[in-house]
Amino acid sequence: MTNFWILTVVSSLCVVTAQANRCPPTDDDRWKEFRDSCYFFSERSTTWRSAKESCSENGSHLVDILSWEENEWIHQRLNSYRYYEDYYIGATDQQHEGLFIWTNSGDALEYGNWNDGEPNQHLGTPENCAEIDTRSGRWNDIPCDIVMRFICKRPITRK
Ligand SMILES: [Ca+2]
Ligand SMILES: [Ca+2]
Repeated sequence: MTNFWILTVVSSLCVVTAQANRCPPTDDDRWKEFRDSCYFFSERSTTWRSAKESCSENGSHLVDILSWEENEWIHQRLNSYRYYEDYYIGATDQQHEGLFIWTNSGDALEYGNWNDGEPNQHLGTPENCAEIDTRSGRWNDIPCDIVMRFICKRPITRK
């Protein structure tokens, strides 16, 4: 009988949790919700390719930023973490130099928030992956093997 009640209570809690958390729950609360998407802000730093794989492993993709509003929300969120380094986003021109696409969709960027003079393939060094600057919210192309934090995105799960 006791086991039955424990099972009942645990089951009820699971149902409540599933409905309340439309973004995946994490111990450290790294998933955040904005409009129709969930965003994961990593604490771990890694290369762009490894970041892309990490997002894929948790059912998401490296973030594609499609509007000023979305970029500004991410910018504010980054500032709230008070970790003043940059984060990888999903834009890359690894396939065709100078043509940045979003890695999840393959679409060319329509909205962009590049910093002045970026993307610039600085000094001829291959800079084929994009980062967002925590302080300004603006973007820069950098070498893909630099290790830094990253942002994943996935659609909200509707119950
Ligand atoms: Ca490039
Ligand atoms: Ca650059």
